[in-house]
Amino acid sequence: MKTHSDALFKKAKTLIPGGVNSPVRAFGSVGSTPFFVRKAAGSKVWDEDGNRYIDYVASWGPMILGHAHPAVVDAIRKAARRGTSYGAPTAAEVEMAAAITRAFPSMDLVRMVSSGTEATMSAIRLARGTTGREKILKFEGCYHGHADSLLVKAGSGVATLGIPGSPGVPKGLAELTVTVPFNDLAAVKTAVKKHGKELACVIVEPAAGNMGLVPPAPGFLKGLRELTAAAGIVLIFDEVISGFRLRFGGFQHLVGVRPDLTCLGKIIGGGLPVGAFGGRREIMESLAPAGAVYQAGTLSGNPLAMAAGLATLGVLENESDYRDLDRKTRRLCDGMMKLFRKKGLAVTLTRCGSMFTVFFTDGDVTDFTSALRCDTGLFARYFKAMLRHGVSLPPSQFETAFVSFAHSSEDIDRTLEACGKALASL
Ligand code: HOZ
Repeated sequence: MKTHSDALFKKAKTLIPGGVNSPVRAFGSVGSTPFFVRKAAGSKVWDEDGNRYIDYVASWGPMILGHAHPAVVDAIRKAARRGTSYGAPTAAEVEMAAAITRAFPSMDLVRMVSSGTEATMSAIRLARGTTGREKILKFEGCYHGHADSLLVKAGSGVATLGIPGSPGVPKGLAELTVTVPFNDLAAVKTAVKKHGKELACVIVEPAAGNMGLVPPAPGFLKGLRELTAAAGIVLIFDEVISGFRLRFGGFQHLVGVRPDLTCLGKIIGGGLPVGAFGGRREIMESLAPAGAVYQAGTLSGNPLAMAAGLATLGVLENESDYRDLDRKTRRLCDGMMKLFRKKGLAVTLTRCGSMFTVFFTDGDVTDFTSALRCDTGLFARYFKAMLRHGVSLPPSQFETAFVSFAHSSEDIDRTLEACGKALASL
């Protein structure tokens, strides 16, 4: 029963385009309507009708500690009492910059912004400003937020809605974005040969999380580093999803690659709106007011976001065992795969630490083309059946599910039970 959610959605559609403030939330691609959230705690969310779900959306990544973690709530409360925004520098921003640069040795300097979109958009401007080049290279199915240059062959909601680009993006700007398949180093080589002197940057999600989860092939990221370094191209890692997700630091440490610039968001804001970009000193010092490349923001380094982010990073650094999170997620994924096999379903499951995607296809998923081969109709039926049994997954085949430190062993057992029942009903 979701009477209240349905009524709210009906009203929302009269006031908000499509009834939601971010497209994937509308549940359109799974042929359903969304539940409206009343509250969340730990690993659970409750909707306006009182239904409880084990949550694997995790606000699309930020809630690695689970919802309403006491340390985070307390930090926000304390910060709010001192004022919610000043438009002037604070000690917390310095503390945040120190925490990030300590965790990411590739970042000498870092600038805070208010969203992941702002981070990637600004990093690209900086790459263009410092190289004097205009073209950028991105990978098909990667999503870096909704800035004009980046909505070309993008993942996430763009893939979910099946739109190749977006009206409103000037043709001239889209033409400056070169796209090649993810994990295809030979295609990058060819593109660099063709556009090398015009390419300002290569931007990549080191573990692609917006066409479903697609891990990098061995050597892919190292290869990118070599190609870009040789051609004077700025390498940008978009770690908005992967930053602090698999370890205290970035995916870049796991693969031993040092990008020129890194973009962060999600986890570093502890559930409040935040983003950051940073990297090599000589590039970052081109940013105003140190340099001439302009970028600014009224709510940048907002005291509530800094407080929530610092509290989250504090718990992650001092009290969290990422190996345990990894084990927990592995148990969930292994258990699900057993159930899919028993049901005779062709499924490919990808996983990096606590992120995973169940692709309804029998082939490997290594890029956007193979991700698009999935049976999205079957995914929709599976998604709805899981929801009926109290498990909330991302409502699109082209997104990543997240396990948090708050998920208990009992949550994992319950989720596997729900999966068994959901599959029986398909
Ligand atoms: N772009 C986000 C998923 N990759 C969705 C954000 C949201 O709807 O909250």
